[in-house]
Amino acid sequence: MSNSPLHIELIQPDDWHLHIRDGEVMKDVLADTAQQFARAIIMPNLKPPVTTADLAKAYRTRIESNLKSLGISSFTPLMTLYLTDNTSADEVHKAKAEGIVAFKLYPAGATTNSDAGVSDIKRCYKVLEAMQSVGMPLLVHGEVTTAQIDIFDREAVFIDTVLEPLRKDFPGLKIVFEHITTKQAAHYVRDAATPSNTLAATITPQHLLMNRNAIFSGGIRPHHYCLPVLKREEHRVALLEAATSGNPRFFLGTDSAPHAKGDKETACGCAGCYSAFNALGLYAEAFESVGKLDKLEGFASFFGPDFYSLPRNTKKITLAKQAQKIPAELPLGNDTIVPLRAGETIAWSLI
Ligand code: OTD
Ligand code: ZN
Ligand code: ZN
Repeated sequence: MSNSPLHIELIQPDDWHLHIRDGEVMKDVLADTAQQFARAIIMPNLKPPVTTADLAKAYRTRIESNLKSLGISSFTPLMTLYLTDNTSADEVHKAKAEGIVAFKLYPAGATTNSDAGVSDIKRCYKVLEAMQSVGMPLLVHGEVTTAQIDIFDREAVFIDTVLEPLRKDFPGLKIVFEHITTKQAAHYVRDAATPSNTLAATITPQHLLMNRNAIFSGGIRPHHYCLPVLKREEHRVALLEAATSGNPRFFLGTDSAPHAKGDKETACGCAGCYSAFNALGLYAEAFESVGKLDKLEGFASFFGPDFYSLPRNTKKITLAKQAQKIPAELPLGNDTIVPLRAGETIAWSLI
């Protein structure tokens, strides 16, 4: 990688955690993602969720037909299945045969469209055994959902009560701790004694750039509300240190989660930040803030495919220190969406 203050050339990145939805809006969000990324892990939390290999195949076909009508041939969706209490071990084998790359664990009620999620991980042990034996990764939304646990503690409690016991019972299972938000998660992943390539974490741009004050600065800021919710500054600092450390256990996953403007700016707004439009510029800003732009390529372009045993991309892209004004709104089907940093200027642009 060549590196100068004004340009960074890097192998094209992938997004290892992305929501593109379905129907009317999918085309708009796909177009934004494909501008920057070569591949993305497509999250299965549709309504109803993508719980079987057949549903994932049908979803992939809809994505491919949208890509075709957009004239995009340079983007590959990587499909996932939504784990439920009733998923069978057989589904793991079917999924493997169909090229589905992972299963997603949502504790029931943890985030948008997660009602069908897992009520008790013990119910999934047969499926997890099958996943471990065929090398199918488990992607986890790492928060407990028990009402008594404070929302800011849900990730740390998940580590102790779910993740650590799970890893003891399935030491060979490949696990990605998705969108980590705390110093406890960053240190847990960094320090885990684990066979190589069995534990990793994705980190979003919003959790690298903002702390929880951003949800309340000058008034309530619905576009900064996502799950897991932003945490204190000490956690942001720990995440930034992990992302920029060059440790291959940490890689890029935007968790870009589009919701129409009206569904965010309302009495009970949806969770999710929309970063697909400008994610790479945001990551560059975060890495530059600690003088670690030289570590961006590993995080964005190498460690993800290495973990998933996929080839690294070969095409190169260039990020330039060239100011870019982010629109106040973008089209989203028949609606609009407010991207992260809407109406502001960001320093880095793809050229
Ligand atoms: N978080 N919103 C959504 C998903 C994520 O937990 C996540 O992966 C969504 O809208 O699908 C959010 O805040
Ligand atoms: Zn999640
Ligand atoms: Zn997500």
